[in-house]
Amino acid sequence: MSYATVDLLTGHLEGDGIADSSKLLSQLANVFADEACRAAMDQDTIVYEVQSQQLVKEGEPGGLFFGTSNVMPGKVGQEYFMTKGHYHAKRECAEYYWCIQGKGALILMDEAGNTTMEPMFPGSLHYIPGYVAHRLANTGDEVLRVGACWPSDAGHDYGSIVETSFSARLMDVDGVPTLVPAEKK
Ligand code: M6P
Ligand code: ZN
Repeated sequence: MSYATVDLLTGHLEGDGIADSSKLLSQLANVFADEACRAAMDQDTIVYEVQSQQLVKEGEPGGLFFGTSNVMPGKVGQEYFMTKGHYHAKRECAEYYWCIQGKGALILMDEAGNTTMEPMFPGSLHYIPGYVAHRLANTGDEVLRVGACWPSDAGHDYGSIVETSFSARLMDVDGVPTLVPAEKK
């Protein structure tokens, strides 16, 4: 038996098997369109934090992982703070995201390179099918808190995103979150 709690208002996890990590601006080189702007900002700025409960080994088939991502409000130039984003290493694996608090967007890209977004608001539920890359962006001025549940053997493929990037980026265009075609890498 394991014992853990999830705070229903914030998604904060506490108890057995919980791992915490955070991503600082210093760890997100070349993730945002305006790399010079990112490099000029305070490198210790937290862009997002991830908590997850992993009770089986990563890669073990049949299990589930449960997590909460907190994406901070902020922008690099006109681009909203966001997660690195990934495909699953085991491409067919799906995932659920749900928004707990804040305002943002789930950015999705299929393998043909079509990027779309789904607005996120408290209570919005998002099924991410297999073969679809996914990333979170915070378009509000408070923390965006998002729950997640994914198979323990899904894994993360960041390399394919680094190589090709998402085909569109979520930018603040006159105050409106807008998907803007990305410059080809
Ligand atoms: C969610 C899940 C995790 C993921 C995290 C951060 O909690 O999808 O698997 O690691 O978001 O996203 P990324 O790995 O793209 O930085
Ligand atoms: Zn995932």
